[in-house]
Amino acid sequence: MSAGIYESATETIVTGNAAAALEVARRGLAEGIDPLDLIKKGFVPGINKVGDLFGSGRLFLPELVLSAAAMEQVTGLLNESISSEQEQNQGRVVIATVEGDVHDIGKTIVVSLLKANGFDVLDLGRDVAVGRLIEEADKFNANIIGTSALLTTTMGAQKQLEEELAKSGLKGRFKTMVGGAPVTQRWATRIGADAFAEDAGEAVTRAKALLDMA
Ligand code: B12
Repeated sequence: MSAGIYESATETIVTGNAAAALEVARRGLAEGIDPLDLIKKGFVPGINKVGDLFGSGRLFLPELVLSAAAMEQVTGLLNESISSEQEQNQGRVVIATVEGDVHDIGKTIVVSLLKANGFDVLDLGRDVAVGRLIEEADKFNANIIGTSALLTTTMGAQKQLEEELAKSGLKGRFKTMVGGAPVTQRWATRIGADAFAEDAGEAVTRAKALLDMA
């Protein structure tokens, strides 16, 4: 039963059919499937497939936009259903997609999961400059600054954040966590970020570990 629903979910994203995607999501929730499983096993494989097809020139921007819109709607719906079972006050996280980058589907999933695990999260959205990120982290009294970058051309902003923090003497005050499809542990180590996570689940584990270290 569930295997079929995951395949249907993947298919709705590949075909860019938002109405069908929402219907599959609602059906999954009604069947009692964990919303995060629906995202991870059903919808994310769909958007990844779209990315591969786009990358190899077998699908074009108008279709990518439709698939992304379907993905945004469905993750919006499912994110609301991710229940928070943990006690609150795990720590404070400011998060954003870096300047020049509008990819925010993955970042938004990370936000939902952090919130569901008791973190107090300030989500600044997408296309956010490093200066603003630091300013807001200061005001929010954040423990962690998280950045998402989906383009090889915008990953540099994560390095710029480390440099700005070091320059202003704030490196010790905030822990930094980086993510996004092209980002790797190797990149995180190279730029001096405190943590990297491959996906939203790992982001929660890493954030908790960072706070234990603090
Ligand atoms: C959807 C999408 C879009 C949508 C974005 C909509 C939105 N609201 O996000 C739209 C259509 C707008 C778009 C536009 C563009 N895109 Co685009 N897009 C994608 C696509 C298909 C999927 C991205 C996605 O949502 N993945 C699903 C989520 C769940 O995964 P994720 O983002 O990796 O997030 C997970 C982890 O990385 C991690 N994570 C994410 N953030 C963070 C943050 C922290 C702190 C942590 C710890 C973890 C973490 O956890 C998440 C959840 O598990 C990718 C292909 C791909 N495979 O990545 C291309 C892709 C990223 N896009 C690409 C390109 C080229 C573009 C455009 C330049 C196209 C164009 N010609 O205009 C523009 C750029 C616009 C801009 N300035 O940003 C290229 C990038 C190539 C490169 N080397 O840089 C890709 C790789 C496609 C390809 N194969 O060529 N895109």
